[in-house]
Amino acid sequence: MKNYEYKTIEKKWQKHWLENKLFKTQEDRFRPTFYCLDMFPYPSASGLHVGHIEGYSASDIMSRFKRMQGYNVLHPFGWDAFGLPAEQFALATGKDPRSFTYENIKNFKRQIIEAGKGVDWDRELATADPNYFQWTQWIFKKLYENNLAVLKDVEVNFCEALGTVLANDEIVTVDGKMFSERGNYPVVKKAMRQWVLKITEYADRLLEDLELVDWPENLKEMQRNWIGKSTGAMITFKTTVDDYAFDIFTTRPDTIYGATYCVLAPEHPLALALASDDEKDQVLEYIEKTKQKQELDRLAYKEKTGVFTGSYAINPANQKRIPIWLADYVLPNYGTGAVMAVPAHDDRDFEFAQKYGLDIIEVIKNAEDKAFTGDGIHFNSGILDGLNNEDAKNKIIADLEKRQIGYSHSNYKLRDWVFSRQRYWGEPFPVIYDENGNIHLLEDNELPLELPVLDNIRPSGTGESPLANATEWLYVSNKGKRDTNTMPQLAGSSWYYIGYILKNHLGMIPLNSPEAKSLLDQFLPVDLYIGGTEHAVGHLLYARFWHKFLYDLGLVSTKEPFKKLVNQGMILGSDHSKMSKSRNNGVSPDEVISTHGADALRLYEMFMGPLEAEKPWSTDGLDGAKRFLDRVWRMFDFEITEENQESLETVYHQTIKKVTEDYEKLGFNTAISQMMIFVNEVYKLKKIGKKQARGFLQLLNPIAPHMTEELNQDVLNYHEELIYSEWPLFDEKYLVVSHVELVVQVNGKLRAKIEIEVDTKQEVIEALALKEENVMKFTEGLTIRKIIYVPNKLLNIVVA
Ligand code: ANZ
Repeated sequence: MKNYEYKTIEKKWQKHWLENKLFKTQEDRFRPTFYCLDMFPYPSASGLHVGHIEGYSASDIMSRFKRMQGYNVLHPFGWDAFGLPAEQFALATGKDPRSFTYENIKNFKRQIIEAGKGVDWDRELATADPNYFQWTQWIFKKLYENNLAVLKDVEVNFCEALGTVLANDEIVTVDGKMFSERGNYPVVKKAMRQWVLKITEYADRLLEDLELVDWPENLKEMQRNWIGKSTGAMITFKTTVDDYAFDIFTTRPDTIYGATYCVLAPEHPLALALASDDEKDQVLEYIEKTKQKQELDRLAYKEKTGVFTGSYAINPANQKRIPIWLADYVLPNYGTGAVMAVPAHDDRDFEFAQKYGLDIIEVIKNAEDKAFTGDGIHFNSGILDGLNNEDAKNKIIADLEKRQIGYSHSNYKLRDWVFSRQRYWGEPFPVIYDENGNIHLLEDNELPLELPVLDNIRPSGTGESPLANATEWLYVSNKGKRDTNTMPQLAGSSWYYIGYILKNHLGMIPLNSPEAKSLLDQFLPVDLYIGGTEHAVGHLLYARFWHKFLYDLGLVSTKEPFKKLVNQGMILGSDHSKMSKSRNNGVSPDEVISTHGADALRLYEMFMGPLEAEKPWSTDGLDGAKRFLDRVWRMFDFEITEENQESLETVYHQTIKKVTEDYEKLGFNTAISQMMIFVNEVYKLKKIGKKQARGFLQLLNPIAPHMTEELNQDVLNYHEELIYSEWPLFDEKYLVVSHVELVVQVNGKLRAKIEIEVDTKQEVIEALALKEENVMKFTEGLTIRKIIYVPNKLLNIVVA
């Protein structure tokens, strides 16, 4: 038999697959579909590392497995091609971000192909392709028409060094200070006119519909926390100053009789107006000081500060006059930016009241010397006396509603999506502002609005995009001026899973066409989405939002885009730390594919441990994977008989069953263990039946597609390739267990184990057990009081 020349073999099959487009999704309306999606990569200059290959292999294995089970599989791939690094590269080198990006894509694609991934490349897309982002722009138009995209002056996170606004999830906080995730530059708050997408209008649906999807519970929980729904009440407090009144949001209206003061955020519109003459200077000074603080600094556990306004509010429950303070622990952009403070039952209020000597009135019974935040019976509480929290909440809300000074209300932590970036390398907005500042959308037939080609990308310096310099592009005669901003990177990734369905070798099928609708109905939702946890709240929330919007437009028919989602665990460097450029511990797939082969790389990564677990890279493990493949190869040197080997049938059918069931739940490591057991059995016998050999190759094929195809063709001489062969089925009759090990106890203690035929009669077992030497030792001279028998498991002899 020839040697296992993995390099030649892998090249041969990859060429064959590409040339014949063997992973093309079928144009077949009747076959059940399986849409298996990867989180597409940002094509960086450094190429893929072996961590990427883990998820990309897992999805490939599932696609191949499902294809063999008869599904019409959609397994596409593409590129998240807009984004900052390309722009920074262009700035640093004076080169074009376009050619930089597409060169990187070429390299990534080569790596994906060399890893043996079976992709329908006719559907390949990049978010920076005009024929793709034409539809990103179209969706934006629809959002605008539906009043979900609006221009707003917003406090944004502005990064001077990058010259751009960043989203919360693009920022990291160290010691209460904000830095850009990319580049680690300082970030400050600044008010700017920005496009904002009103994702908050979808907050409830984004929350509720998490029930519909099969996602890891921790991921759902992260989304729930991010949306951060609080239910409570909105209550109006009158003041002693003129007609001034303000609303507060509280989750604990039941504690209202314990509200002994109110706090406004220093940014509250009434903050200065409520300041009495005596207090005005201190109030002004405090307001000024707050402006220099970051939101996260204010939230952090630091000593609370504040200032008395000199004015009072009226507690609407008991008409008591209570002082109004300003304090920066109340945030301007949450709730109403004002709270009723209940120091006896809220930690922050308690700390503040203690510091400033404010009244603390308990209204729920407890025995602690700090704020009691739990449930209990209310007292000191007028109409709420004797009630527990829930009942008291309902009663006070009903009362406030009757008096028209309050109502039940929910509040969300989720913020609207700031959607403008002061960058060049992104989707231009399909709008024109006329001389009066009115907004005009481009017509559909004017899309895509492409980016102007700039010789040299230079920041405008003013915080505006480099597009501010592209005057020819910017000014449209007789019409007005375009937007200098571009869309954020997460725009293009919000609907790319739809893009793949509409893409074919000719181009994109229009998203709003009947043809698109029928294809989308055929393939959505995505059956399996595999990717890292880093997208838990950014991408995965925005994509769900856009999907729901497209659902409302009637363009898609499912409420959710991704039915099942699996997070692959990170592959760490062999030093157990995250693979990164700076640590220089990244392993390139190119290296491994050249020294061990793609099949060994895939097998190793799937054998390292459960897909979801974090696992350190190990060269020994990789060698082990390669040795197993060598062993499989040499197994085909044994005699291959026309008839099946009867003595292999049990383990063969067990292997089919185990591998099938494990693949179904993405348990690749245990599936591989079972295949190893099978190979060991064949080595003992040194013979294998032809059908058994082929069945085994089919089972291993999704993981090691090249070598299995080679053996199938070259040694077994099958004409039919494995990729479209029918997945083997197991026969129950070989799986019936004939013997079991039965535990024999004396007075509940293990004394012997005996092998019996399944369903042996109890009398026979008793006789056998009592003849066991160790059982005799513990029963001798004693009387048998009782015998307890659990069929096929246990016999307990009770003696005294
Ligand atoms: C009275 C009260 C009594 C409160 C009590 C809590 C406990 P979550 O769950 O985060 O929504 N709050 C409201 N607006 C705020 C703002 N802009 N900045 C800081 N704090 C604010 O919390 C809502 C609670 O946080 C509200 O309920 C309010 O304090 C406070 F025993 O009102 B509570």
